[in-house]
Amino acid sequence: MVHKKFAVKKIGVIERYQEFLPVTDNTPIISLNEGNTPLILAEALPVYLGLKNIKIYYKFEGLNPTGSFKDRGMTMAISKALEEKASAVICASTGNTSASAAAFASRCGLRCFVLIPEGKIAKGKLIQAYRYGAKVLMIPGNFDQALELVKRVTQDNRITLVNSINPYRIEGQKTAAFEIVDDLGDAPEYHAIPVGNAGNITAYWRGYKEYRRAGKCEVLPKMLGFQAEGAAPIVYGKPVEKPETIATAIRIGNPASWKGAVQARDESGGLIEAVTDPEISWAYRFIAEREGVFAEPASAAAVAGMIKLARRNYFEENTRIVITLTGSGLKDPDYALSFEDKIEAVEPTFEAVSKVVFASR
Ligand code: AN7
Repeated sequence: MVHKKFAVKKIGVIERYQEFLPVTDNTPIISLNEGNTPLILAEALPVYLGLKNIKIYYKFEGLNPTGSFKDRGMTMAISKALEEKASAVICASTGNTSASAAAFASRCGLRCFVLIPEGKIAKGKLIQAYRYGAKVLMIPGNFDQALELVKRVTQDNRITLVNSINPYRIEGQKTAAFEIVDDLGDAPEYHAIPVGNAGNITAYWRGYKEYRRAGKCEVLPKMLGFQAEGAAPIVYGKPVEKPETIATAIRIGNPASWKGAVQARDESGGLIEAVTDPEISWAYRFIAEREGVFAEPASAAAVAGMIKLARRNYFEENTRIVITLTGSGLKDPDYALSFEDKIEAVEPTFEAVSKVVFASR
């Protein structure tokens, strides 16, 4: 008999949701046990907003192996690249895609190249790509330019593009919607999510629809996408030449999955709106300081958007809202430390420490 202690089941999203994914017995599964992230009930937010009969949940994707939702798509993209005998993979990235690609490529010995916008990538993400052993190429330009470049490089088929234009990425990412339904027993009435390159909103909507077709849920949520005001091409209906926002993950002016996002919005009866950097910043602090959930600024865009809608009484009573928190707060230490309050230098004496502690108890 196998001792219980050796029977720990390690299972990632491909094994868990194989029947919904384009894999065969010949697909080598490259996994880091991604997925299975917690759905955390919001406590402070509904109280703050005065919402009584509405439950809000955070789908905390920051707890994936590389700290973002990208791992769900990357396990698929890298597994398929290996199956199709690619010699290397490449991506453009605002940071999280590069971290995830580098990790999964390292796990199976594939070479990995990443193109990132110089100076506009959060430090934690840069460190990850570098430490997982990818070749990091910094360009003096933005994500959109980097994406154009990698698209051209991969026209020569020897190198596989692992941005979300790669259809396997979206396939893997839809598993987050499956998990939410499996946890809640049905889909929520509303799903709020940040939108950058628009792959994730596309993936969730596909996931919910496929799960309903399979008889796993009855409800289909209204998809509520949020872009940063300085990088909101879908909201304005045209590409943004020079996108700017503190939420560098979604600093994207011409999203690859634009059509998928619009389809998700329109088919679901949802919306895609913009939130300002101050709104993002406020929500970022609120969930960390009041809920104990530390997500990166781009993730907070979805919280900011949800708050904005709640203030205009958008949500119906007796419903559930899921907010995807796409990445960990630890990804962006510079932004996290850019608020000076609450950090105070004190003398290393009992008097100095107790003065502060007792004064602000
Ligand atoms: C934390 O890593 O585009 O709308 O190159 O890292 O599916 O693009 C990251 C995007 C939201 C937006 N939250 O998702 C990249 C990249 C976080 C992100 C998004 C990203 P999409």
